[in-house]
Amino acid sequence: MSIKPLIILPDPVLRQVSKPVERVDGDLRRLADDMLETMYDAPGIGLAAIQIGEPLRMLVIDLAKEGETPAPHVFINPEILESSEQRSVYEEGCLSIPDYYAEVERPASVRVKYLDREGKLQEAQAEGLMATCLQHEIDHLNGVLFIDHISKLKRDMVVKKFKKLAKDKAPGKMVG
Ligand code: GNR
Ligand code: NI
Repeated sequence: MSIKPLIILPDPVLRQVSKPVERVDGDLRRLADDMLETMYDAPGIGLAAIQIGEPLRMLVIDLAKEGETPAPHVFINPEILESSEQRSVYEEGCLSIPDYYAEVERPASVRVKYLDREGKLQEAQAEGLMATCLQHEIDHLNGVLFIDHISKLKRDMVVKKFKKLAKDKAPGKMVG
């Protein structure tokens, strides 16, 4: 297993639409393990494959708190079958947009189908933080970020800040 570097805003890789997984095999399970290790190291509660540069429709989630028994979940080719009319608001963050948080309103519960890490078709009903996290991760599979759900004014400010950070970090920009 290994910890992979995270792709950070404004890298255009984050805007790619990820491709369905065709085969759940050893290589894919290794990718899932790398994603979990990278997520735990960050630390975060979810990670989509594209955040480590793999444009595949796979995500991992673990909502267990520090000190609790880890509860890793792997979702392959997830699809939302049904979203509740009821909405809920959570303060979201994203490992690809470090240290920025904003409230996002989403359906409070979702029904999803997906393949598990054995390649078996599963269906699940999620609510609370799990529902929010699943929607945040499935957005990543479609090149969508949580800042796409906030006001344009706030989004433009965040993107501008991260563009500047990327520029300041770029090689050959050390003078000044
Ligand atoms: O670690 C994360 N926390 C979080 C909090 C509220 C809603 C969504 C998330 S997901 C995020 C990790 C991440 O960027 N996943 O793509
Ligand atoms: Ni994210």
